[in-house]
Amino acid sequence: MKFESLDAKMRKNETLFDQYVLPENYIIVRLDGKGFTKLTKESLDLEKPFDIRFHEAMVATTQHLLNSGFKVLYAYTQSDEISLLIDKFDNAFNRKVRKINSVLAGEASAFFSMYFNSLSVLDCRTICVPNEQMILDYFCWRQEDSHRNSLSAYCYWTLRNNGDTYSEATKKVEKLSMSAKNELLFQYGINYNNLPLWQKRGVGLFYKNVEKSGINPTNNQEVSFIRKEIFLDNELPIKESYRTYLLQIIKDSNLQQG
Ligand SMILES: Nc1nc2c(ncn2[C@@H]2O[C@H](COP(=O)(O)OP(=O)(O)OP(=O)(O)O)[C@@H](O)[C@H]2O)c(=O)[nH]1
Ligand SMILES: [Mg+2]
Repeated sequence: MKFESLDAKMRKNETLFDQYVLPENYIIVRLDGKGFTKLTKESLDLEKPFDIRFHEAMVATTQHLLNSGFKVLYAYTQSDEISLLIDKFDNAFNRKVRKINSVLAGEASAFFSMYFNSLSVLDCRTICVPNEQMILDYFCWRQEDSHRNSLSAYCYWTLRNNGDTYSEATKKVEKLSMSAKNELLFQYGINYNNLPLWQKRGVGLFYKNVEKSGINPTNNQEVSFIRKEIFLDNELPIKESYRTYLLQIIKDSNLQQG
């Protein structure tokens, strides 16, 4: 077979399953650490249930993704996951799903591995989001997941640290309601309300216009200018206030685009 016809045949096979995110739909991607339960326990030997070094590595990875060629309007990280909201007019890789997933998973895995000097893999999925209400629902869902998991993790590790085996602690925590979990922690002297917000709500990152000033070297005059900087929010609001907060970020990004 001639190279040209072989090339055409092979390329057709390669692209047969290609999918694209529809134009003018927002894109949300979620990256998640693969087997991080084992990694955090064995290779990295971290504090349980939360370790600030791990959290800082996730934040640094998220910052790296904000500079990876996509127009990210808002990023959110909790536990071993990162969500990115990508602008509905972003046309990186022609919105091809396999490129979005593989490039972002590659960027995040490489960055995180180098940060901890330990081979680490994050996967990536792409979610097509047709309207703003669904964006708000999505991020409230991930934040509620963060809250539930952190409460359960605190209960689990409190029981483990007080003599329960893996299965005893797991069974006990499974049966408890949210308020009973709070009560259990209280009995062991932990007030869940007083724990750091990043452990309960996750954190948000987005670009903000910041006014800066400097000296113009040509005439020695002071000048002010606007620069985009990544802002890290460690005190995210919750529920309805979080929806309003997110909507404002989306509106601001539309205004900046003009
Ligand atoms: N010790 C410790 N573990 C953490 C921390 N943050 C997240 N983890 C762990 O990371 C894991 C994240 O959960 P999952 O994503 O469901 O578990 P996984 O093992 O990564 O499984 P897959 O994502 O399905 O591959 C949990 O076991 C958490 O306990 C931390 O700050 N300290
Ligand atoms: Mg994981």
